[in-house]
Amino acid sequence: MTATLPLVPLPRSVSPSDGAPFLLAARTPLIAESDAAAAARRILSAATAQTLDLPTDPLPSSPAITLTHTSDIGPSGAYRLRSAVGGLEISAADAPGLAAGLHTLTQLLEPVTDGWEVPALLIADTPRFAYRGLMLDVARHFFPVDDVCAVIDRAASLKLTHLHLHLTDDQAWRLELQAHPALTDAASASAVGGDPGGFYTREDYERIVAYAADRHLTVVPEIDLPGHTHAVGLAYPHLAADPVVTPQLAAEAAARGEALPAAGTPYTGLGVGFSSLRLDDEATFDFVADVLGELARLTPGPYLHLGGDEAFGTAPEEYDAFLSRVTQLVADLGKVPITWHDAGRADVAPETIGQYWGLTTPDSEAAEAAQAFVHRAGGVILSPADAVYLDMKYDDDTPRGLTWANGPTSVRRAYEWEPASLVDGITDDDIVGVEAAVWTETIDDLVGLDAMMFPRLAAAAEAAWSAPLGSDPDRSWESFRRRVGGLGPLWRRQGIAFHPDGRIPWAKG
Ligand code: TNX
Repeated sequence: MTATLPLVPLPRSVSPSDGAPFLLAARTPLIAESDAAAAARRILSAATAQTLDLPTDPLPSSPAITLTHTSDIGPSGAYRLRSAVGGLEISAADAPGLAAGLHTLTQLLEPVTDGWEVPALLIADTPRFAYRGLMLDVARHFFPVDDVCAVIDRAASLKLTHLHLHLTDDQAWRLELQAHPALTDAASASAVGGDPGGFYTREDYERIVAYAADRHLTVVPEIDLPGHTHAVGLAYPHLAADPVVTPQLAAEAAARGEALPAAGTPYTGLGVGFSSLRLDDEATFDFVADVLGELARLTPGPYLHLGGDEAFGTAPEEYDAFLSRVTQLVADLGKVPITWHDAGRADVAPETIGQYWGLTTPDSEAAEAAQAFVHRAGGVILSPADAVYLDMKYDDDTPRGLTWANGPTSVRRAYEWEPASLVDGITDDDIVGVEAAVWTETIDDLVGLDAMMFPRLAAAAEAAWSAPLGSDPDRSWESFRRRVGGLGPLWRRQGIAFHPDGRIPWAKG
């Protein structure tokens, strides 16, 4: 039964009932507290591409939508939804749970002449992992605040909880800081391919954080250190080491017809791993402490991401000492540090969370680095690159995208992996969550983001929310492709320019 309803991520339990469907119309009464009522009007209006009044009426004479708080449902995000001809009720212990139930409701809507039908059923649903993330790279290409807000809406609709913003890289520095305006003055105008740049003012950043919070998402800002820092050298030449141009980097740049990185010149190519801050100079540590201090004050969420990936231009002992010191600094600021798994080999602060970006079949180095976070206290966020790096091409014909993560990533490959079977010894208790990542070397607008994210972000959301792969007949590729295909009409109404993948039976409408 579930397989015929377009529900993604797959709920824990769906029990159809025999009765007639509930009818949602613009004037359906709503019984809810004011915040929940506002969320319901916003979510359901977006999903129907129609302004729904849903007047609040404590004693309605016609079938109503009721949103109620109950304490017997947990954890955060869990909800129950009961639909019958006489009324539709969503109950949850918290606002994220009510919102999750409302997003499920959007997936059940079937257009009819006088409104939208919802089949009679009972859903009891609860998330598997508390951290369900999406990373957006705003450094390689810049995305205006409105696009970031659109991405937040998309993430919220799949019940994600965290938006990780990759704010800095070799190509640019995108966040204005009061103590260091030189960073955005000197290093925000560029982007990959010489495309236009941009940056977020502190007010822009606060707007993004607030917009996300309204939709129950926490922003996780990343300042990538000590590599991926060529842009810092445009503002502060004395803090940046000279680019390390390996024969491989030079050959790849030549093959793409790109200029090599040069100190003091904006970098617009696709190369990685050539830059480093100067770690033999205390001035670098003062700078990093300043930047992270200001970022911590700007960020209400508990996490700061420090990058730590691909620092091939940094001597290993210096890298280890830097990561150890800077993760401790973040902990002292009262935040939980997150790093890419590369930092697992360093003696990082014990609560540091490692973000695994190796393949679904890990090599021993990546596996050991990830396991190190579990042996300390932090645990891991899983972002296997050949499954949830949404900047990979779907197939050889995809116009945008890269292929380094084991070739193109089909929707099926994005779907068919199981978090607890990824890295030896890392099981549910060690997994903080799952995060999809969209790097933007080849993506420069919202239409491009949509095409690369959808439908694969839905597969990542299911890995993060639903029970383990194979634990239920519907937690399978065959069921997923039918369920996700049924979301085509909803996504079109929501203005999502999804990739019409040929292996998915897309519903008309
Ligand atoms: C690897 S994953 C990177 C990024 C690139 C991405 C492109 C990781 C931690 N680093 O710098 O943008 O691949 O797919």
